[in-house]
Amino acid sequence: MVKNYFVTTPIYYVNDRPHIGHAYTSVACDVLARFMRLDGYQVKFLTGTDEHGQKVEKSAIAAGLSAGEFTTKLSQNFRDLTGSLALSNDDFIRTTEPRHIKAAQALWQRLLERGEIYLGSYAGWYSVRDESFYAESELRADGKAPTGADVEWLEEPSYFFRLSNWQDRLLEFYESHPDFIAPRSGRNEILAWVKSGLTDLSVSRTSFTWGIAVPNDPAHVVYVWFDALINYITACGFPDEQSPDWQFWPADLHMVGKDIIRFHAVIWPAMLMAAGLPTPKRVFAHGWWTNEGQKISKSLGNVIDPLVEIESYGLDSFRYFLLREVSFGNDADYSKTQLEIRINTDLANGLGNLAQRVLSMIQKNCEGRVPVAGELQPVDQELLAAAAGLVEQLRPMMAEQAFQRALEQVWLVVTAANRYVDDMAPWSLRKTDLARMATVLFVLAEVLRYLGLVIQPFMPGAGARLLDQLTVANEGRDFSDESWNRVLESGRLLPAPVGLFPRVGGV
Ligand code: ME8
Repeated sequence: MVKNYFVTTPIYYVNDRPHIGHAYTSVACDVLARFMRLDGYQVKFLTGTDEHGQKVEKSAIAAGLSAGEFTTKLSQNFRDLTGSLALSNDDFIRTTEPRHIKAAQALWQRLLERGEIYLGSYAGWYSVRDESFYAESELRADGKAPTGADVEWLEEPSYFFRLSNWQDRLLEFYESHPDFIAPRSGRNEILAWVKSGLTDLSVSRTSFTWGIAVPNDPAHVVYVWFDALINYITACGFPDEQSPDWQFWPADLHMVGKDIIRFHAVIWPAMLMAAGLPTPKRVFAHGWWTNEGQKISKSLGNVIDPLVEIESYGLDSFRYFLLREVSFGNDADYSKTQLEIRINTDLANGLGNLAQRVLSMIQKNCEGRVPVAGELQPVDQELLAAAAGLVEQLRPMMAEQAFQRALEQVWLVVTAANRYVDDMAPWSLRKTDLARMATVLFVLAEVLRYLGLVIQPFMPGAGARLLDQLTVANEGRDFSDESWNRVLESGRLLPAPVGLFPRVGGV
């Protein structure tokens, strides 16, 4: 039976240009999507853009464009990330698409019929930058939102979602699904927030028009967050539960930044429970990037453009750094020095050097052919076993989104293999024992094959190049036992080696 896996990024606001934060979330999801595909799952990987609401409307006006033209133009910047970051997303959703408007209105209607939405009036604080309502008690002493954003006073007729009704059921749900929110800090934040008491949520606005019309009451548009969250089921064919895509719901993982965890771990499951629909299996709220220790912001002018970084360092190295640098879930600092050290130490001197040494020795001393192995010694078996065990070790780590640990595990093998080269000294064996040299180089070629397979999700380019150099067939590159255990054929002619990772910078 085919197993499904559905992973999503947040849908990004179109008014911003894609920056390192967006790249981070999307790359993390891509690594999971690729890993699960190689591991035999039928994967759906969704990303897209959030295009309604006052913030986008204001940006469109400032740009002198209609909201429709503005969103179409800017959404393309996010769509282009697929190519520039090598994302393997299966769908790209825009909330202005007819399929989404239909789904959002259908869910609204269902909640209205179930008595979960009612008409009232809202009087309170709102931040356009955050597209969030704030209680008086949440504001800072200087009157701003806790995020530092300006707030304005709103008084308007509004529909409400009975969020308060779901407080106890949410708490029971978190209790019975301890892995629903990760990491632990995120879970604790949510538990405390829900326990402190939920109030009904204003879910429509009348003071502007750039949004999805409320069914049968076109003076209202749907609150942008209420609209946006629904994208995840739109992409599964909602409201058509017979759609072939509906098999992917509920999502296995909503990956988000810690800024928007409440929407995903509280409001969204409450909306789904209220509609009688299954809730997602997990929400992971990752940490925040700073730039050389400073908060990243447009006003400070220190926004990191992923395209510039990729141009300087290469895509594989950039992706590697994002996921290797900190434990996923913690905040991270984008420091050029750290980045260059990582690239040179782990990639150029670590894996790159290993591949280069092994493949050029095979080229020079084995007529460029996969060598014939003689009897294996315990030291050979030990290294081979460590490499062969990698995929099995990585599975539970990937299930917990422990990317850093997964990469550390892979690099234990890289380090062990480099040490093995030094210890076995095949260049000396060349003069004393050609058969043993061939065995050592065969073991190393096999280790490279395992490494090439397992790095593919993280560094698709380097993974493919390494496997190409070993002439591993395309159908032998997944994580099925058949491919994983398909030992290199002795005697096979290998192409001339090419470098995997260039050294960078002055460190
Ligand atoms: O919130 N570090 O969209 P958004 C790490 N449209 N991640 C960061 C980051 C940083 N410095 N800055 C941004 C929205 N991110 C809504 C989502 S979903 C139904 C609607 C990432 O464009 C992180 O994933 O403001 C964060 O959650 C997301 O970008 C916010 O993107």
